Amino acid sequence: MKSTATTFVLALALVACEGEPPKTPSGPAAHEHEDLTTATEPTDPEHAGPHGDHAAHADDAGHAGVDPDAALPEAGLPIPVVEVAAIGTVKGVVVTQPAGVAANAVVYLEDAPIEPTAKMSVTIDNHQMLFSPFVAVIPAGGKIVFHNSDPFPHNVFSSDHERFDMGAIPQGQGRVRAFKAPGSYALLCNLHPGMLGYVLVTPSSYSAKADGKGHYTLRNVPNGTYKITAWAPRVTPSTQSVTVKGNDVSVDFDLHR
Ligand SMILES: [Cu+2]
Repeated sequence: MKSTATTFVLALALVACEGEPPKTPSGPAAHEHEDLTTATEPTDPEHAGPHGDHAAHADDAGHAGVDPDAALPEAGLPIPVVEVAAIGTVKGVVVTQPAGVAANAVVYLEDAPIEPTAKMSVTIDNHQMLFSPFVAVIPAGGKIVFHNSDPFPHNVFSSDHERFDMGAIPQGQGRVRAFKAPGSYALLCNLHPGMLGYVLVTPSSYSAKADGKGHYTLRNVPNGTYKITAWAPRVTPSTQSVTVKGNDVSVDFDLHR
């Protein structure tokens, strides 16, 4: 019953399409199918014929009630058209005092979302007595895998915020920790006092590490006004406001202790 009704409506639609004189090659076909989902749009005179026909069929199917389980929206109501959000790029340079730490700066948006596509897990390797990468960035709720590639144990602990201690991590093994709250964590090893690394937990997934000269680029930022923060080791973070309107915006930072 269901399939018969559906087939019937489809057949009507096909008949209507076939009945149309092919005014222009290929273009109108695609256009007409789009129109099916936006039946309430004002009719374009050139496409008045097909537009009207399709809208009428959609109404018939809805009002007849032949298919109560159908995923079709209620007939007659305008279907919201979701437009692709316009995006822009935010870039600039982070200058620091002392100058050296600018190469490890991170710039991020405070009040943007954590996108579903964001990378929520980063591995920090203990290799040759160093934390690698020196600065790891994850969005809040993300995880860090602390791995040890050296042929002897390392420890990882931090006295910041949610302070933690991963214990001794043997060669070739890893320990995982989730970070709920945004903030920066200095990483230390109680077996090797010279070791230092950082985890920066950001409130959004819009973050960018600066290059060796402090230049950063945040791509694909949805239009809007945001708080934007620059962070770097051992200097005071700085926050500004930025508005993106589908364009490139430049925001520079000057960080010091
Ligand atoms: Cu160590």
